[in-house]
Amino acid sequence: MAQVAIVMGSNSDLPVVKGAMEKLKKFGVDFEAHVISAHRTPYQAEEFAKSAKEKGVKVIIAAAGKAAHLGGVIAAYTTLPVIALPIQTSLMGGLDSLLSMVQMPAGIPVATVAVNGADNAGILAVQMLALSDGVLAEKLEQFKEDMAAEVMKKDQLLQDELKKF
Ligand code: RP5
Repeated sequence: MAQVAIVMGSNSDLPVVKGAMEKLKKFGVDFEAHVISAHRTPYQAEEFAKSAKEKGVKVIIAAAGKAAHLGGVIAAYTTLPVIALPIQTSLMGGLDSLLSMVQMPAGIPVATVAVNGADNAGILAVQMLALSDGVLAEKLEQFKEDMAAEVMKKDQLLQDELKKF
């Protein structure tokens, strides 16, 4: 059963959204994904959001660009946590998407990651699931340790370079 549902406003968002899918796959989290638009398919957006919880979904990732209302619209119809992923746009660089998602009025929170921050959307979803999943929590600990080791390795390389200056 999919614990995470990903919705994107258009299939043109998919190249970015794949980053979140890859992170979920890395942690062994099942997900489903759909193209649903808050503007072009508002009825489907409502239906999806209203039925997600009873289907067993625990976290929703909503990716969209431009006047990106998708996360807010989905959040309006469910009590599940919604992570919004603003997609970079050609005209305004994604600032339009970011502000449309992050500036939610009080009462309907949407957790917004960086423009094109798909990796973090995936990781944040895993962190939410890990609150009630010990195996996932351990995987996250290991993930952070591996990241720290990578940074320390890079620092060592820098120190070696500096010796040659
Ligand atoms: C949004 O409009 C989508 O999320 C996408 O980022 C943007 C452009 O969509 P297309 O015109 O490429 O379908 O709804």
